[in-house]
Amino acid sequence: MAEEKNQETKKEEKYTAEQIQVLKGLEAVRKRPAMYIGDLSSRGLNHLVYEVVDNSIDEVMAGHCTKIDVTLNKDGSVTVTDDGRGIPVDIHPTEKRPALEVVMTVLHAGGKFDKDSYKVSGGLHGVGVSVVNALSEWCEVEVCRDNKVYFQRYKIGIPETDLEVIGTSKATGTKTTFFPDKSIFKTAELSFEVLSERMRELAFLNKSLAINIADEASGKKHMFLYNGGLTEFIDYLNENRTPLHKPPILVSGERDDISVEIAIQYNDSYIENIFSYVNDINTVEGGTHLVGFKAALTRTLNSYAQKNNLLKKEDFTFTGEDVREGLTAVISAKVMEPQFEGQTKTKLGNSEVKGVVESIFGDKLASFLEENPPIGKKIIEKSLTAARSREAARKARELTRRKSALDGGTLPGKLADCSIQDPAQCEVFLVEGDSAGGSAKQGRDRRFQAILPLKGKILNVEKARMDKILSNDEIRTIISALGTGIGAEDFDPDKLRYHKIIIMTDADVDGAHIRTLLLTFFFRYMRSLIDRGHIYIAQPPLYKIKKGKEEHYVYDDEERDAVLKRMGNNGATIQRYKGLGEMNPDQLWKTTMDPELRTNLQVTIEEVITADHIFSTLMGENVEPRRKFIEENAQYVKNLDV
Ligand code: 0RA
Repeated sequence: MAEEKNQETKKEEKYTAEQIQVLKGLEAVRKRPAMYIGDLSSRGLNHLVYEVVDNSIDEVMAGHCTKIDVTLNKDGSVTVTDDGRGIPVDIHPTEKRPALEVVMTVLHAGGKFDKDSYKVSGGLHGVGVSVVNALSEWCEVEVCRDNKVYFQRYKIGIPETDLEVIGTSKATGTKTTFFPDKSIFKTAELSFEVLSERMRELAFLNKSLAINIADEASGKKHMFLYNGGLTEFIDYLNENRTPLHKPPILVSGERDDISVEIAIQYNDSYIENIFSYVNDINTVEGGTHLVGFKAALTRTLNSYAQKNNLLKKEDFTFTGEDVREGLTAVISAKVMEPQFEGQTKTKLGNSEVKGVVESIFGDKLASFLEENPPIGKKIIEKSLTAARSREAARKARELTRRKSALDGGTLPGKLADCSIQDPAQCEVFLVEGDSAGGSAKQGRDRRFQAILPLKGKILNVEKARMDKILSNDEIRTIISALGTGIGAEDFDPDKLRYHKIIIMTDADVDGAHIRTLLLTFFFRYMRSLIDRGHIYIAQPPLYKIKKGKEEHYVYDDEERDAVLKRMGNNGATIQRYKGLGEMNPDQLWKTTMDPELRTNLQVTIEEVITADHIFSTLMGENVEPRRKFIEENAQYVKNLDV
């Protein structure tokens, strides 16, 4: 690092003011990389790839690109190739350097110099490819245009060569190869699986765009190409569910420079599964496009039902929840200058979008229903059944609410609460079984650790409706203890009483099952707790190895073998912990609960679609896809057993 600094200072002397600005920009990125790409874990590393791909996607949206190839090379570099027009190479009027070099080295330069030809633009952080360049040991760009092949190479964001012509070509396009800087990303690894899922998502969202992704080291590859676009997206999401009508309903339109495409399909489950996007960015926190969609759906189905006398009582109206039960939907809006808000900057703020989505979707859905009465009838029937159980659910929910501390009621009797009141400092362990619960209560630090023992099976929320979920004792207890409430109207993550919710189950098949059931519950009904990083999985040790006075707790077989080897095998005794209950309170504290010593796993969702697929496969009705999934993912499921 010291050496690099020297070099930079020497160079600065002959640099123009603009170029000094550039170096300062790149330096800022290298000093605080997390500010630009989120974090320095695998997630951040994956983001570098997304950032480069997003540039090609902009070219797709502009109508000039049909194919994107992503290759994870054996040496650890990544290549992204597209068949767009190629990044312009002419001399930039104010920067006096080739446009390509400006794009690659100036923060936020992106497509700015060519705004007219760009309607919309993706890119979550919108930081541009220069950030990728700055965080790469080296980076090479090849551009084909004007029958020439241009090339430039950079080192930690700084041009190593001038832009050169290295050949001729009739094709057009851009090829970027970058080698992430190991001094910044340390141990982080790119995830082929996570990247693949994002590429699949982009292929669904950009009908007829071919995206190929390959991992040279493992030989794995995927080719994504969906001529059906959102319709195929819905087919994929509902793969493990039973649709009430086929094909999905597809609606699209454009007004005031806002374009909207929406696909919906009802299935026989009770789950509301809506994915919303703005400029291909998954708006996890929703926003105005989602609000417009929901409003139109509720209004349109109510008036359709009324007009066609499908309701028994005249004055009855569906709520939003009624008409969204068993609904799978994808909403994709393209907006010129999106305003992203919210904790994770994934909530669309542009107020004008609501009305546009509402009127386009409302009008077109109404026409569709008029033209397809059998489907209309099925949807209304589904909503009616939902409405009937809504009443039961409301009663169950009120019972939960009355029992919850925040409404002046009492906390569940089984909960051993902590003494500190500040949620940010507190954690709650959801513990499998009364005996482990007892040990945890004795072993904990009662100032900030609360214990909630869970007995008996948690309900599979994938197969149950809200009223049944809320009549389940274990689930009710959890909701009361957490303090958040539940359901569209009641749930409020800001009321969470503990900022760490730690799932602590036995390291056996039953424990894994309970963990999956709990995760399914959080995923379906308290998703934002996962998004905000509140959910953890405790890691109890698998073995205790003892020899004389020496004692070791080890967490997997590999570690066990290493410790045994170090100790010399003879005389060592190995105790395998089958359940948490086999540990005394002190052991449980030392190995699993003490924040200084434990290693909790934080639950994150890199790809909501994959998570949805996993839960719907593992917990859903259909046996065949589950069998197939478990067979294909034996590794992942080995201790999941469902
Ligand atoms: C601005 C203008 C033009 C192309 C691009 C940007 C462009 C950028 C990227 C980034 C990755 N792949 C890309 N492909 C194209 C074209 C201007 C013109 O040819 O008239």
